[in-house]
Amino acid sequence: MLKQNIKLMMNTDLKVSVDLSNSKLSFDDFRQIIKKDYEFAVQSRIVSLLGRKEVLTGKAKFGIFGDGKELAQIALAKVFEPGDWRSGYYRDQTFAFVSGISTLYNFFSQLYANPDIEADISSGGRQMVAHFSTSLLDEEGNWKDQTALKNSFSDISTTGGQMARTMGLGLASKLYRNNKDLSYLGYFSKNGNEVAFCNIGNAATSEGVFWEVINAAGVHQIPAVISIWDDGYGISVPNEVQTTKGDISEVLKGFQRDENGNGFEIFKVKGWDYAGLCETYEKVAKIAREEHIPCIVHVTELTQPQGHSSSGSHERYKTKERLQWEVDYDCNTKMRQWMLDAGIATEDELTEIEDKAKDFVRIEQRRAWSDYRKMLQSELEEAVSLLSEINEEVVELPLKTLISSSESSLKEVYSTVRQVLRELRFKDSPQKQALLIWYKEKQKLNEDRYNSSLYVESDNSPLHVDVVEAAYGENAAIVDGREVLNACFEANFKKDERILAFGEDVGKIGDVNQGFAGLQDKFGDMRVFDTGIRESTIIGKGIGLAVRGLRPIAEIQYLDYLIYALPVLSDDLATLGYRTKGQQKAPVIIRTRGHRLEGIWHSGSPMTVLLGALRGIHICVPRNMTQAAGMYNTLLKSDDPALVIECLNGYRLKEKMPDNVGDFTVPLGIAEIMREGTDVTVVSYGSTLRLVQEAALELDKIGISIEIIDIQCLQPFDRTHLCANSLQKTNRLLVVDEDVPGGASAFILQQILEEQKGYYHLDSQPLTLSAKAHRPPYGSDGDYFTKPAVDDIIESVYQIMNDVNPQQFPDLF
Ligand SMILES: Cc1ncc(C[n+]2csc(CCOP(=O)(O)OP(=O)(O)O)c2C)c(N)n1
Repeated sequence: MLKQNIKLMMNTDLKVSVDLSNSKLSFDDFRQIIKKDYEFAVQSRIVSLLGRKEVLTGKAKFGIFGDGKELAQIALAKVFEPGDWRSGYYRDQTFAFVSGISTLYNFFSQLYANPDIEADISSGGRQMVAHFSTSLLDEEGNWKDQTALKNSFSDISTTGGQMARTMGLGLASKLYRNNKDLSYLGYFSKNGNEVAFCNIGNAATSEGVFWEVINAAGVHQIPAVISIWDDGYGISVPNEVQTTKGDISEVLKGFQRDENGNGFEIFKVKGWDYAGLCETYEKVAKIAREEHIPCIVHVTELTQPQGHSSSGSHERYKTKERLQWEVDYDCNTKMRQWMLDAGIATEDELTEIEDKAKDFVRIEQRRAWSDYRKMLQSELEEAVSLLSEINEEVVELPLKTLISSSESSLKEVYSTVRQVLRELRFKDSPQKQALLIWYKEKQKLNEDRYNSSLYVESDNSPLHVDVVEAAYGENAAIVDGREVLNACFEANFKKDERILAFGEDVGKIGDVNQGFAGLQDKFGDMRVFDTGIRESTIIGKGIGLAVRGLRPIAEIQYLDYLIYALPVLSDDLATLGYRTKGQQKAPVIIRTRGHRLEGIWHSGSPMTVLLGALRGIHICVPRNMTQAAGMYNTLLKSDDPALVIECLNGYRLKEKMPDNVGDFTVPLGIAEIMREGTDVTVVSYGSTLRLVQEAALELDKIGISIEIIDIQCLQPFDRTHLCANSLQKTNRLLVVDEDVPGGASAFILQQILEEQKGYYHLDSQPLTLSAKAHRPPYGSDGDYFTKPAVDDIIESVYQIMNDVNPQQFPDLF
């Protein structure tokens, strides 16, 4: 038994050669390594047990832990090298501790939601426990040397949410190995040796994105190792309901690599078999790293000793037999027994390890709690001291309540202060002023704690890019709009090896509207390439590549199809800066085209969906291709992710070719007056802008002068308040777009009336003119009766003037 097990271990990555006589490690060293691993396993288990207690006793809100999955993660951590990437989920605590991407102290700090980024290094108190992330940026917001770090992409809670970006993380290695022009980017890769390790639960493999990415990873043959932690359930729903044949690796068999072709290496290993796990991961990492073959490791027979999370208990849905099986096959118990049977450790030695682990976890948990409390306590004491100075009756009760609450939260502290300030609204005193000053100061601190980093805040923000006007020669060529874009992309591709573009029909034909036409021939298929029809993966590819130092332009063929990638955009990309408190960034440019094709499909203007879902991503809506080119130039010089929606009917419209097509910039969030006027301000963007311009000519004839504003971006919105300034002159407002009623036009109204205080300049009711609530039927007539037409715009403006002066502008109908 001993011999057999040791033999097994010899083949693992325990850095012991097969023949011990030639090894630098003695048998005793070897035993020490295994004992250390057992210590990791025990420590992590105690963290889970204690973590749950902390939630149940009210010190934390919610807990989700990695108990039952310790050994597999220890084995995985052994092959996780500097430069590698983890894209995992909330069960990975053991892996996080062993690989060093987190510590017990960090873990408990996140459990308590400590907003100090030094304590919860993953999210500064913004994410639930067990959502791991490493810092990729220095103080100035520039990339650190990723090859020297063990990198963890910031976790998200949605099942399968880690899949899409894994594609980009792995593809980056492929590109770094095969595109020698990238070799100067030494901070991101060493010859593409980095593996993307993706961890996912068995039930989460039921998500569509899992299958999309598995397929794409096989097509591209990326160095990814996808581990499936299989504990038989997704909360209460068993594998039989989740997966065909109840067995994920069984149904994945079609992806198995054969001698002739591409595909995956698929492994199945039991989660309590320490030796087997070590051996498997050593093999797998080598295949992925050296050969760039994607691998799947299906780790079966895992358990979940405390159930899914701190909310609820697994006794509700697991049978007695299953519960007993989970006790018998608990991976830590199994390892313990194996160590005893193989003579690796004695009972006493194991007990000592367990006692030591218990003490260590306790110390780290107490340290995390104490630091968290200290932070709260100091603010509580400051507030109490200032409140005590105020000699007013109304302060007495709130102050007493605050003092008597033994463990106040920030909420209690600030709520008390605000209540007192309300009570003292008619009073003034130096003491009240002192409290007020303190409160305002702390507001800044709390904003930093809880509201910062939605967008890049460093010098790398697109809002800091210098404005360079487009320059035109005397004989500037008049070309199709798409040629301006094409020239812009070409100029940028020439300048910057990091830029690459991909999407459906982007490679060979240079996209369906030919913005990239000819660029694959010029720059090769590692920089301009086709993808399959898989929008989530296209965006995921963009995210992973961007975070590994490249500058991807991920194309979604039409705006409507962006919805197919919405979870990836909304959950992963849009929140990345915020959920890491600015420690990770993914400057992806998403290029798409929309508005104005006639029909229920491809007519896309779901702007309000995007506005709601994509805070954290800039939304650019250029009116023509020159403006679009200028925005691309701005974005390529900066670090925020952005969506650029080109006007589908603008590619063949004529525009002048700028001399500096790859250099001029259009600043984000700067609106433009397209036409000056005096009676009504008409605010619009994208394709409807041209219709408004047409309407202006007839309105002129009627005697109504409109001022037209192109907002150019929905996010950020009109940073210089051009709209409200225009209202100072016209006092009347019409917003025109082709989203649904109450969609983006409502957002625009909120921005102008509330944010810019345009309300105070109004003399008439502001109006919005949008498309109808339904989608446009196919054909020009359907479009005419559904989306705002020139006639509708004229009549909306007229209606405003009719309200003002019915004599001069009598009813039309
Ligand atoms: C998109 C999405 N749907 C549903 C959930 C709710 N949910 C959280 S965990 C979970 C079960 C996941 O099971 P599995 O993938 O096997 O991982 P485990 O938690 O067992 O490790 C579910 C349904 C979610 N977080 N995200």
